[in-house]
Amino acid sequence: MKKVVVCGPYNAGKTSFVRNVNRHEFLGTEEPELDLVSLKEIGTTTTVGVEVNFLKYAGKEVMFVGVPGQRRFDFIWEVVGGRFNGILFLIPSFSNLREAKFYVDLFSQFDSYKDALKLLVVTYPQKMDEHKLFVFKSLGLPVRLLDPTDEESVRKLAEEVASKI
Ligand SMILES: Nc1nc2c(ncn2[C@@H]2O[C@H](COP(=O)(O)OP(=O)(O)OP(=O)(O)O)[C@@H](O)[C@H]2O)c(=O)[nH]1
Ligand SMILES: [Mg+2]
Repeated sequence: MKKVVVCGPYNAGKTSFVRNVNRHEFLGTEEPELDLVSLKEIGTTTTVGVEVNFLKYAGKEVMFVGVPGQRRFDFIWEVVGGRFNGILFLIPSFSNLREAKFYVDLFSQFDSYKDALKLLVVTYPQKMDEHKLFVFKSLGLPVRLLDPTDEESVRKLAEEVASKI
């Protein structure tokens, strides 16, 4: 079984991505978000654990592992980071280089990183512009633009990843 880590900042679309890899097999860990002052639910959800999905493609079985984006869950990143064959950095187009670099620096410390398939997946593609693309390309990773809520494009990218690892 091959493993692909899906990481990135809060609200980047990681859960949407992992869910759309294979809608029948998704195991999620989302919880309602609270307003920290009133402690009332604000109608959105956030990931509080590891979420997984499985894809069989090109004779391979691939597990996609989404990790929570909020930094208070960073201990999970360490546990999941142990061994992986691929890593997808999901970065919203309105995010900045520093944010993207934080995740690249963090996961590049693991031994698996060197030989892993690496992709910078820029989400919210409709808000992307040429300058931002240039900035993100400076990280030296292949860049893809993708809306993780679009099932078909997620599936296509997941199959491409599966065929390359
Ligand atoms: N229009 C649009 N909406 C998006 C895109 N990516 C994510 N979203 C929306 O952003 C919200 C958050 O997406 P999630 O998939 O929960 O993000 P996440 O990275 O798992 O967030 P955390 O687990 O809280 O870190 C959802 O309402 C998504 O539908 C995108 O590319 N375009
Ligand atoms: Mg999530």
